[in-house]
Amino acid sequence: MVYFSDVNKITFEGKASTNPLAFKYYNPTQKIGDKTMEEHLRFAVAYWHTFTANGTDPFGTPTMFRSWDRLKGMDLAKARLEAAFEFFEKLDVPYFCFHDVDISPEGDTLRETNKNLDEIIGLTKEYMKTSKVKLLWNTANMFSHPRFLHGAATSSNADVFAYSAAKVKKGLEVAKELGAENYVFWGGREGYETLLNTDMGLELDNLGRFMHMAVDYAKEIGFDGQFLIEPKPKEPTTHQYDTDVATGLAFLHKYGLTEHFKFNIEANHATLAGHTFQHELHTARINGMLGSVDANQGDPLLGWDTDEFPTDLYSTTLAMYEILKNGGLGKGGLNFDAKVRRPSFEDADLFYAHIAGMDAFARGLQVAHKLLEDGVLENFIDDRYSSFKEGIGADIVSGKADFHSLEAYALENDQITNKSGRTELLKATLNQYLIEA
Ligand code: XLS
Ligand code: NI
Ligand code: NI
Repeated sequence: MVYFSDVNKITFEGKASTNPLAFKYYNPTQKIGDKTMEEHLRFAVAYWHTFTANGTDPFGTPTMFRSWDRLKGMDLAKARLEAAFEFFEKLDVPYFCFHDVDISPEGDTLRETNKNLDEIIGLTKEYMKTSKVKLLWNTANMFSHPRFLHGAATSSNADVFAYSAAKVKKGLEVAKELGAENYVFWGGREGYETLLNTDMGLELDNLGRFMHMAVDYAKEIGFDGQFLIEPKPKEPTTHQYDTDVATGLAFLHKYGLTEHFKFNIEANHATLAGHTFQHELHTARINGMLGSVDANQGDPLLGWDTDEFPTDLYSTTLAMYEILKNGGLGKGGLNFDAKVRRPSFEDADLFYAHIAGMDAFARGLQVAHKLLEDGVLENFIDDRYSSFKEGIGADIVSGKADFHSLEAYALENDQITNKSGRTELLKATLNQYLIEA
């Protein structure tokens, strides 16, 4: 059956196009440097926001009624899957992502849940045979069901730890079966509300144990996808353990897990943590830990994860700048962990939203590439730190200097001259590139 009969395959028409169902900047085959746009951007559609969400919010009931929603249970899951593959093909995206419960309904028992999942994964595999779309990552939803009310791997209840292990075990089998390039761990309720009832030390040790078991099992079954931790500072818990990249890194170091993981960085999670998106990407990059991206944006006026489609060109440009500096995303990609607003309830909005996000990142890629090609920021930064290239600066960097030699130097050179940081000039230059590059 056809679900989006009003929409044909979306193609690139260029920036002069007024067709809302066309790309203005995203031209998958266009080369930027040594790779095509499609290879650089590696876009993915998030199954949960696009096919499962229905516009419910804490104050209101669903606003979105898709044609597949008239069905129930496994019939619904199958129709949704068919619609999803039609959507992927019409949008011409190379990847998708899902949680186990987005794609297949939970049964009354874990056995039944797994049986449902097996059937849907079998069908997914069939669709993937004739479609170009691949699985960027899958994950286990360990936050929606009431059993996870105290967390999953950090629950105070050992039975929940065991149940969570069973879910991730199955998730890794699914990842292997579908050839997923990554497997994501977002700590949905891995955190706490109050220390009055929490043994944080034990919870974090358990999380470390859990991650080691996951690494071991992936090895055992020969799943060679990349493991990703997705940091977030709060929501649903008050204090999420994987607060931001720096906190996640400390966790991975403490539990000896750095070589097995990278980070999946979400723009809106960065802003919730009081960082910019670029800060999180940059922190991951300089530590060799930039794995993948959940491409969305928040609303600076709201303090929660609004998961809007990314349209802010400053943010997409600086994100692509970090990604290019990283030499690309490797096995990662740009997953639209983003939902259409509640009043954007028509099917067509799903296409408009993805086109908006894909064009915003494509334009960001063009501008970032040009900035790097011209060395605008690079040259400035290089010059700003030039004092570390010779003399006393070179001694500091090489390890030759100590407090004695530095004191002797400072006593002779205490009339210090600094150079301007040129923030405003650099911002104006960035604007010039955004407008003209
Ligand atoms: C929620 C997270 C979630 C993860 C996958 O805030 O972004 O959607 O990406 O579990
Ligand atoms: Ni996310
Ligand atoms: Ni999120």
